[in-house]
Amino acid sequence: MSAVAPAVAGDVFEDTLGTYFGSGLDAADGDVATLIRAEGQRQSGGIELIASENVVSRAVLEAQGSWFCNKTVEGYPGARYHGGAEVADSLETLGERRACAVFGAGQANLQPHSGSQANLAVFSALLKPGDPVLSLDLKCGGHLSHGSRANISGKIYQIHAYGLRPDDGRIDMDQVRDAAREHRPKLIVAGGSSYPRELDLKAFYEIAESVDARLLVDMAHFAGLVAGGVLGNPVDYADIVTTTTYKSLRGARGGMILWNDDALSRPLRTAVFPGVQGSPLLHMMAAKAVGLGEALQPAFKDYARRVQNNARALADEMMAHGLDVVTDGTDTPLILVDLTGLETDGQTASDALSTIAITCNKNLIPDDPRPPTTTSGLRFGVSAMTSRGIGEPDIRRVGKWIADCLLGRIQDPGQVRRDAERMARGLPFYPMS
Ligand code: DSN
Repeated sequence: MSAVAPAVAGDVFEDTLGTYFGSGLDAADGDVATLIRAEGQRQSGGIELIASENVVSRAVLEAQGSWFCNKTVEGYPGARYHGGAEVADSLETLGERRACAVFGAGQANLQPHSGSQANLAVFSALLKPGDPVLSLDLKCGGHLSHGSRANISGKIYQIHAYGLRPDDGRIDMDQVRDAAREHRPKLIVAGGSSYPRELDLKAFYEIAESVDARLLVDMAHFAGLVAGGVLGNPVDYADIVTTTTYKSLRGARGGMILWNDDALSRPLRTAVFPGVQGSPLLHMMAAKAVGLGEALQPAFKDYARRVQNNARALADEMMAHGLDVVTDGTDTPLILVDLTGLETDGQTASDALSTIAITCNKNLIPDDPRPPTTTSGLRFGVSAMTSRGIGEPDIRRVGKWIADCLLGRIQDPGQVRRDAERMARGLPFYPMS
């Protein structure tokens, strides 16, 4: 009896193998290929100012689409649950080594699929259900995964929030200190998704020390500026640092955890796997390693400096033309505009800017009277346009277009849109053939 199953009448599987391994996307799936091309046209033809976006190198793109996407592993290098992991082990070790070199950390974990997964892993490694946590209020620029009631972190742990000083919109460190003394948190979280200023890392460290709390800094939005030496390094102050890898850090989409204390290694690693995740995405791990390799190059320092200069120039220009910028500026890649003095809201304003080829996102401002679905603010970020090479004169032109649009001063939106598109198309992008 043959061990090979007889061919089923009409079975064309073998005939398709050549196409399966040989055809590119255009030939194999025109529908998706068309959409990818359309997205490329959209990205290259507009002014992209979403703070959580960037434009990765072609090398990062290539690694994301590599054969590593076929491989399943669980566990960590040298201790896997699946065979054939020796190359994956080398990849993960290389990525970890680069992450440690970029940020001066003793240990790194590149497995988190996102920043939120990284934060959940840290919470579950350090805390028991019901333990007290102190973090920046979502309404003041915090992040969902730092204890919002809408997120699992806010359902499992006892969350206390700190906020901002009313006079200048900066984090109120007195409030952080008082709340830490009152609630005795096990974990203090610094960082967020729409706080534009550099954190007072030393003050956070001292407060955490004084109440015997662990300090977690989520540097997702400004990790690229830390890597480039433009902002202070949270790894020098915090027990644990989390970040996404795709915002200002300009790598693959995903998350990462950094720490120094070896005693944290086992709880953190097991919290990621098997705690909150299964198999890591090895193709994304490959792309994270490529991005971190780029962050070690001297050019990355110039990129980081340009991001901060562009962000400051954009904020200055918006203010000079009549917009209310929260905290009167920024130290990071992001800018938050308060629309409460205008006859508009975040959704309407974002829609208006998209008509002149400028993309940003509606965002809550401190003590926003409107809900998150509408908001009274807009958040902007300059990482993506900086990666495409935009300079200060052009980012200033963009700032004036934004102010003119939001203040109803544009006579001919069609002309501004054409100017914005011409500016965007004039900047480098991937070959689009
Ligand atoms: N945290 C979200 C943001 O800041 O836009 C997604 O990265």
